[in-house]
Amino acid sequence: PSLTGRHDPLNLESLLTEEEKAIRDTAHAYCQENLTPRVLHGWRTEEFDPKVIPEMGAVGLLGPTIKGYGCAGVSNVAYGLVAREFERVDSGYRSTSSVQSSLVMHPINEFGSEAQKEKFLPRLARGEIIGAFGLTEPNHGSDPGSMETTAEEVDGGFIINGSKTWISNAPVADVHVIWAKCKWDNKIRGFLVEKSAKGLSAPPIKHKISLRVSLTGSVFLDNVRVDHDSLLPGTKGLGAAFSCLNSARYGISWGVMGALEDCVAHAREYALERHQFKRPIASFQLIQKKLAEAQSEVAIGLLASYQVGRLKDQGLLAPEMVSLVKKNNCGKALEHSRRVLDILGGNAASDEYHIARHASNLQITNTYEGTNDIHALILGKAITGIDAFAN
Ligand code: TGC
Ligand code: FAD
Repeated sequence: PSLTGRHDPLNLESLLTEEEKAIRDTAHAYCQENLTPRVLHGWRTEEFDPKVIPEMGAVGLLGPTIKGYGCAGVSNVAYGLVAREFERVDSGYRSTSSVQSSLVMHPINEFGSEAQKEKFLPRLARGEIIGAFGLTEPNHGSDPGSMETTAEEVDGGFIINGSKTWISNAPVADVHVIWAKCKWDNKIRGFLVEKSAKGLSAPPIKHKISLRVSLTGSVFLDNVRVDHDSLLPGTKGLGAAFSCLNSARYGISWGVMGALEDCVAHAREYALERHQFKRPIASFQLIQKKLAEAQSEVAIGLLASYQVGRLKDQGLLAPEMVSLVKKNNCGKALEHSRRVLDILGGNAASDEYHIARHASNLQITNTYEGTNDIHALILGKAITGIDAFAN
């Protein structure tokens, strides 16, 4: 669908630079020509297509905000526009890319040594290698500060023990950013653990009913020995991990709006073609209300994310702003994708109409990177000054 006119009621287009529009158009063309034709096969078979990552790299869409190391060095707004295009096709494609860009390349760029940057960033940017980010554990999701994975310093390096679960990209990852509690000072730090490390395994989690085109796995670390230079030297405390989440959550806030836009486009087309009571169902007021409300949430959500992106580019970001757009846009995308799904009637049960697939994905985008309720509590703390998490 066209990105302007009725699809852009508040004229977001007028706020974008020429460079941002060009990147958005490149991403749109890549996604529509290369990902849309594959999405149903990927959804039905749960087969991850490993060619997707190098393709994304070839068009400059991986780690695009990083300056140097073969990355495009574009604005955070451009990054958001790219996420929106991936997720217009499927949240799983956005997930695959945002883990690579925000959760793997970002921490290496932000907290890594020069040697780590040179070793990993250019290859991650080209999509020659794939990364994963291991924070969540079987017993600690919303509360990663209580993690059980440990790192112990030994002669020549560290020994890491523990397990991670629900880790995107993990089964095919060449490098894992593993967060572990360090035994010497009880602080959480990030480690770059390569696939070849003895004692590391990353089996897939199969039979998901959400995000079926992206791969998810567990990561088991059984006395994994890594060298000293695998430690991300700038990490000390959970703040470093949250800095990655700030970037990924911001991208998700744009992405889910792309998914909802696609739901509106399919529901509108269906409503215009489908006749009941001798009229197109699009002529019924209740149908129009569903479309109008969903479309309004897209327009408002995109502008909110745009503003957060501009503030991020100016160095004026507060993490609560990210919680606001992550929570709001994910919640609205989930709610309104389900509402416009009604427009399909019985065809809501068919994957060929796409909306049900988006709605299934949006359940988890509303959950990962901090659940909707966790972001409410982050905002509640900012409003009241009272930390609902503190013991
Ligand atoms: P708390 O004591 O509040 O904070 C610990 C330290 O971190 C600092 N901090 C932040 N720094 C930067 N940005 C942020 N957003 C930050 N939030 C907190 C904080 O200042 C403190 O620093 P210091 O120096 O004092 O130590 O932390 P807490 O343990 O009480 O936890 C608070 C809570 C619940 C909000 C937090 O843990 C949380 O956000 N939980 C949600 C967990 C989560 O989002 N997990 C995501 C896993 S990754 C994922 O889902 C990838 S899916 C990707 C995909 O496929 O697309
Ligand atoms: P829990 O923390 O057990 O939460 C269960 C429920 O309790 C939720 O409704 C929650 O809101 C509520 N709750 C918890 N604490 C509170 C509280 N204090 N007050 C009120 N309610 C509360 N993680 C990674 O590290 N890397 C990845 O790449 C990654 N990818 C993922 C991909 C997929 C497909 C999925 C499903 C998950 C992924 N995750 C990843 C994990 C994700 O971040 C967690 O699932 C999420 O943070 C929630 O943790 P949990 O599942 O343990 O739920």
